[in-house]
Amino acid sequence: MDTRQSAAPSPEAAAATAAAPAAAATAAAAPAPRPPRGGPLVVGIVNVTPDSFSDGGRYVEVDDALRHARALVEAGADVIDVGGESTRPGSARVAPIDEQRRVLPVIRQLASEGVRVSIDTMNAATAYAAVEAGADIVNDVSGGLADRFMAQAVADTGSTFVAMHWRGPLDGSDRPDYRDVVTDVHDELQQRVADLVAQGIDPSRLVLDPGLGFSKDAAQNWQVLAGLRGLGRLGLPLMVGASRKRFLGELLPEGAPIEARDQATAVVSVLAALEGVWAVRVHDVAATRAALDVWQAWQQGGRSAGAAKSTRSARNA
Ligand code: PMM
Repeated sequence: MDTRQSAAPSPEAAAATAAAPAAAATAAAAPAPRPPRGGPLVVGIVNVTPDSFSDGGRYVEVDDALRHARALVEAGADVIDVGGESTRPGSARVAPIDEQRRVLPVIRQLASEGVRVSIDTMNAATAYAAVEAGADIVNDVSGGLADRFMAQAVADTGSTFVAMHWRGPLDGSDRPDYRDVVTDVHDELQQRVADLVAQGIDPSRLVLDPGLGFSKDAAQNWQVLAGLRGLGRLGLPLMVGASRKRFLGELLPEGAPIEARDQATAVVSVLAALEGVWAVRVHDVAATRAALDVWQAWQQGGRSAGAAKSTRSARNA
């Protein structure tokens, strides 16, 4: 049986039939259509934080963040994922009020320009405020585990929810002890889906993310990527966030700058696309977009060649 993600329900399709929002905050009206090229959505990362994993400190000012976001859209991003709290190991939690002061002006402005926005947060209050400001995707690296009101916020606002695989706090007390990382991530995400649905989230609004680099070492990240098809059996769209992560850096010469990981990220994007993922979350949108365009042109070439062949054989029949 082909278990590729393309058969999975897409939140785009689901959004059209979603229940009416129940609370004051409502998801932005119409979801963006799928990009005409097909393939996964390209989610561009804008971290409005002083200490983020790879771009921390560069986009703290609202104007800088907006400039960067617009450049990502220009480069082909379908969605901008705005975050105001670093999730790098060992980073301190940020008060939701400070997080909101960072992200809300950026979200409000981007949404007013017609950009589809995702909020990267573990705080329910920030998710609510972000959706009111115009975001329509809530991306939570804790999958709703860090804040017991998150599922309620997502259910009330009717937003799409990206639930990442997460095993616990960001204080370095990681637990990369798996029997089999692919099976365990599959089973833990399955449990998360059951809990989120029990808390009122429409399953057609859910996207799952295996959480590369979160409680996983390099070997485990590669096993998860190689096992994406198995995660697809959960029947939900997948997002993959490999961008600039350390396990990619390990393939490069020692001392290579962080941006040198962008080519490796773009290759991961294409390989993930081949597995039918719904979205790839990246810093360098241009590199991933170019790689996906090559993949799409390759596929189109195959289709054209197939069509020409069948026209020829019809003529010769
Ligand atoms: N990784 C980071 C932050 N947010 N969200 C999802 N859904 N998946 C991820 O893998 C993910 C995320 C950490 O990376 P960053 O500091 O480069 O944003």
